[in-house]
Amino acid sequence: MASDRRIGVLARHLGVEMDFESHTATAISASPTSGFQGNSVFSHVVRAPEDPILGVTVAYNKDPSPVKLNLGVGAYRTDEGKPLVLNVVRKAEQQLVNDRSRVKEYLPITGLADFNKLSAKLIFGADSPAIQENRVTTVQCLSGTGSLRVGAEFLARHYHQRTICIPQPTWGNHPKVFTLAGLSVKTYRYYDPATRGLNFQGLLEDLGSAPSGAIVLLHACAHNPTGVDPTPQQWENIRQLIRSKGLLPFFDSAYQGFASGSLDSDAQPVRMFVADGGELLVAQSYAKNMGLYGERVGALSIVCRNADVAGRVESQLKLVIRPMYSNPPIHGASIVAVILKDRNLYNEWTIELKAMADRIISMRRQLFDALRARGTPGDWSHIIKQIGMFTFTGLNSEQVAFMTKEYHIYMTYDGRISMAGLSSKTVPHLADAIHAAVTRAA
Ligand code: KET
Repeated sequence: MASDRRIGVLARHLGVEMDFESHTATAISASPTSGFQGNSVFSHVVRAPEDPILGVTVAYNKDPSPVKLNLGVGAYRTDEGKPLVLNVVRKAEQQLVNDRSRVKEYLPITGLADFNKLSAKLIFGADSPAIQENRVTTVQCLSGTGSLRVGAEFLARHYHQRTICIPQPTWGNHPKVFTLAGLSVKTYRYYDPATRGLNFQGLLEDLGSAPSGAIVLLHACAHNPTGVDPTPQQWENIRQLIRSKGLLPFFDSAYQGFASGSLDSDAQPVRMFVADGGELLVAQSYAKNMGLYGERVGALSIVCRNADVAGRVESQLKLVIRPMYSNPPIHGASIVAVILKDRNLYNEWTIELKAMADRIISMRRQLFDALRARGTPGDWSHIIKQIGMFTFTGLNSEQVAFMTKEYHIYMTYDGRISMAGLSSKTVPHLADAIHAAVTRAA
C-alpha cells in the first residue's frame, strides 16, 4: 500500500524498522552511518561575547543582590524603578481592542500608511514644504535599528558612495548595522574627553576631508553615549559644510522629545537640513519617546529632490524590505497612529513625554548634588550639562568593574550611565559607588 510505503520511508528516516504485518515498530540498532552519531555539524561554532549594551542586562539579571541597579540599557524607569507604559498608550490600545472592525491582515510592504504620514509630520513639522511637495518617502520599519538597516541597505545598493562617517564615539550598534549592510565605516572626531564637550574643530576638519559624497551619520538630538549636542549655531556650520561638500546626511532620531522635553525643539537640526532643499535620510524610533521598546515601531524617511525621485526610491525600498521581513507588524504602528491623529491624545502624550524628560533632568541634579555633598574629587558639572538619557561620566572600565563588583551597579564599560534607570532612592547608592571608585583609583 502507498501509505505503508510512506510510513516506511519516514520510519527509516527516524531509524525505526516497521513490521507492516503487525504495524509495530522496533528500533534499529545505532549504525555509524545513520547521521545522528558523532559530532554536531556546528561543533566548530565559538561562543560569541554578549552585546556590550544588552549584555549588561543579562549580567544584571543573574545577580541575586537586593541592592543591584541596572543603569546599562537606555530604558525609562519610574521613580519607583519600574518600567512605564504611558497612559496614552493604554488608552490607544483600549481603543484598538474595542474596535471590532480591526483585522489582522498583512500590512503593505511599506507599513501602515497613516503611521507613515504622521511620522513624517512629527519629525519634519506639520507645515513642512518637503511633505507638501510629495518629495518625502516614509516606510514603517522595525524601530530605530530596523530603519537604520533598511536605509543603509538602500544606500549600499543605490548610492554612489559607500563610505559612511559616524561620530567617535557613537551608539555601539551603528558600525555593525552599517558594515553588515555593505557600507564602509569611517569615524569623525566628535567628543573631546579633556573638555567633556564637542570637539567642534575636529568634527569640521574630519567632515571637511571626508571622501566626496560620503554619507554622514548624525544624532538628531541627545547624542548617545556622550549627551553632547552641537549648539544651533554649530548645527548651522555643520549643515553648510555638509551641503558645500555634497555629503549626504543620515539622521538617527531615537530620542525626539527626550532632550528638551519638546518634540519640535528636538527636531530642529533635521528641519534645518530639510529647509535648504537638499536630500537626506532620517531613522525614527518610538521606543523611548512613546515607551514602545518591545513593539519595535519606527520609520525611515528619505527626503528627495522631487516627487518623481521619491516615488522611484520608495519602489526600491520595497525591494529591500520584502526579502528581509516581508512587511512590518501592525500593532505598535496602530498605537502610534491613534495617538498622533487625535489632538487630545497627542497633547496628553507631550505632557507625559515632558514628565519623563524632566525626571531625567532632576536625576542629573540629584546625582550632581550627591557627589558634591560627598566631596568627590573632580569636576562633575558635565552631569548637569549633558543632554538626554545618558551621562557619559568619564569613569574608566576598571572603575566600572569595581562599581559592579562592590556595589552591584551595572553600566556599560565606557562609563555611560542611563539616567532614566536612576531614582531618588538609588542616587545615594550610586554616588557612594562613584565616590569609592574615584577615590580608590586616585
Ligand atoms: N539609535 C540610537 C542612537 C540608540 O541609542 C538606539 C537604542 C537606537 C538607535 C535603536 O533603538 P530601537 O530600539 O531599535 O528603536 N539605544 C539603546 C538600546 C539599545 O542599545 O538597543 C541604548 O543605547 O541603550
